[in-house]
Amino acid sequence: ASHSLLQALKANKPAFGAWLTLPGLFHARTVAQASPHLSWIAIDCEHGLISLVPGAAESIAGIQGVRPNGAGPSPIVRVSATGIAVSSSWQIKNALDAGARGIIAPMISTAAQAKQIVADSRFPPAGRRGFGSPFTHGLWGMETSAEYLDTVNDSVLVMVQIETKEGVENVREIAQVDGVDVLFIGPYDLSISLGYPKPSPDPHPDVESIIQKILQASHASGKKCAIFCTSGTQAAIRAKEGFDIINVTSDTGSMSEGISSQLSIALGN
Ligand code: 3PY
Repeated sequence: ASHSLLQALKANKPAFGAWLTLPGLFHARTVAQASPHLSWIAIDCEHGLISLVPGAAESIAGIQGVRPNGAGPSPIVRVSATGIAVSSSWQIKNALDAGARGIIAPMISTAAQAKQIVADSRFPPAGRRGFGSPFTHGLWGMETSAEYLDTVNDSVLVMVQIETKEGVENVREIAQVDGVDVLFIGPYDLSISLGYPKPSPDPHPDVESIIQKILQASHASGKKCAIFCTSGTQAAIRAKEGFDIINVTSDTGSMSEGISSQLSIALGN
């Protein structure tokens, strides 16, 4: 069971994506059809205004309507769990049952927390994910739920966010956790957790050197490394540096930018 993001990672190509913070099937579809070069779209149920149920499912349907059977951008759900294992289980279950091809778990600070996230994301024996949704296999273009159960453990991407001081201290252990596919750097939370101002748009040089260490720690353990950017310029630099998964822009960010730049052209500014 493959999908665009998994294919880009297997081919060692930088996988560029976009961030959704607003709900709605047609909103998600508009973003998904913006470019055939989008490998993934994050549906943000942490800070975005998208509910896990039914919001994430609607966004996934919108994204998947653009190109059938996993050929379009892979829908990835960022759950709102903050590394607290007990509360993350149901969020991950809802996100994956809604058809997500991967999850992003924010604020992971220890290897133990990362292990819980992996366990919640995989069916036994690899993990403890429960089985039973009558909808998910169809969203993956499969005929039966048995096929979904038998094949998705290796296709669902588990991404943990490194964005706390404690997460940085434990990054090597977190990177070594079996089943963690991606370490995802959140430059904003990382900066404020370390006592620096938020990136504007680039992180403080001290934070930047920690970002590079997280990149190295990920690759040293054979894991992929992702980072959140807010522009194509930043994203291109991150791709050159060796990041594997790169957010380029968000729905709200590019809408505001697009409207304000068109308006200034109209006003002759
Ligand atoms: C951060 O930069 O803190 C993120 O998690 C990206 O939204």
